[in-house]
Amino acid sequence: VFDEVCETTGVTFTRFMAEVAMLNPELSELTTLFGAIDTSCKAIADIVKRSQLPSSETLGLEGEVNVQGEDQKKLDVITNDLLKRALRFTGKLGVLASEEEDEPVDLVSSGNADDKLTSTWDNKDLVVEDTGKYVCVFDPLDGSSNVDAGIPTGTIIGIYEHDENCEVDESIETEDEAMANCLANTLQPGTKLVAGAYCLYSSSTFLVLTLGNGVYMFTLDDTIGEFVLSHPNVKIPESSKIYSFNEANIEKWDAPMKETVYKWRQGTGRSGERYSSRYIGSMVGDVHRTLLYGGVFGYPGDTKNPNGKLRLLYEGAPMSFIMEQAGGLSTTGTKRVMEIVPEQVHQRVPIVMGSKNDIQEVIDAYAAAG
Ligand code: AHM
Ligand code: MG
Repeated sequence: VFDEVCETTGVTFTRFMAEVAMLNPELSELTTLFGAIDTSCKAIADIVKRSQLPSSETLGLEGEVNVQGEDQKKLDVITNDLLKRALRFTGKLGVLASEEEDEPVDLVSSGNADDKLTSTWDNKDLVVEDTGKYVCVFDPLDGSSNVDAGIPTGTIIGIYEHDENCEVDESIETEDEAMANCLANTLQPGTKLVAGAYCLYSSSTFLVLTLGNGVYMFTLDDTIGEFVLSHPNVKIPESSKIYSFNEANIEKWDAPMKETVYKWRQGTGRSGERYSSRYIGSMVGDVHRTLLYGGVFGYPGDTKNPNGKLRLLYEGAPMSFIMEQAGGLSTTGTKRVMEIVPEQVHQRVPIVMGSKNDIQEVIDAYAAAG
């Protein structure tokens, strides 16, 4: 019966994750986390879609300013809470970091009564003993300022294993120290990611993920309410003719970046092709197009913002993981983004990612400039 269902529906994300768990029993807890992510993406897609209806309560600003000094939209807050709750109730997660949380959040021992995990069926507190395994970082609704104009947005997620160093050992004397050490688990480089994923809310809803063994793309089939495998083992074209930057900043960029884009405009770059420009201004949409059609997406450093705009932990690293797993590259110009060890949760990173040959051209331009 199962086979017959899948012949009718295609391979659902649920089946895909069941296969992952059968082949890799050590990943079975990860598949529980992805169950929560699956449901969250569907719920966020719906919230975003309905947000512009006159009856919607999500229009407008939340009235708060987040740690980076930006107005927080209601949608950012709602989607952050949604994802946080969904992930907590898997019982597989100890710590998370989000664009919308000033500090990493300890999901288990925050001491906040509202944060208690209470079961729905007998109203008892849930005893969670297995939260030490994973750490999750995410941007719940990247590009949310675009929603009012009907422009694509996305959720970006990275999952790390809990670092062993988090274990309370003799060198850690106080509870505060132990906590600080645990929260530092969120500051791991992209090379330690066990999963990277994004959801794109656009003309279709997509869920794209890598577990370090290729990139798998699923499309939401609304009729059955399931993500269905639409692009197995996505590979980005090795060369391209498309670049995607906020070009208004070009005069302020580093010289090697600026000069490479000038060449691409004029058709005097390595491939001799004249490039086209495509820029949505919403990272998930821009990266998704780049993966499928080939191209270069970036937010380089400039004289005003030497580290660009994008955040390393929950934007740069997971997207770089996906890009590399699809056969592309991701660099700051001088460093592989995946290898940067974050020092702060919200730190920014200059980024250029995409088709291998084009990114290599950028890396070579930086190397030549010394
Ligand atoms: P956000 O996290 O505040 O939503 O900003 C991130 C977004 C990215 O999705 C996008 O790539 C970038 O900001 C666009 O910036 P700009 O408007 O400067 O081109
Ligand atoms: Mg963001």
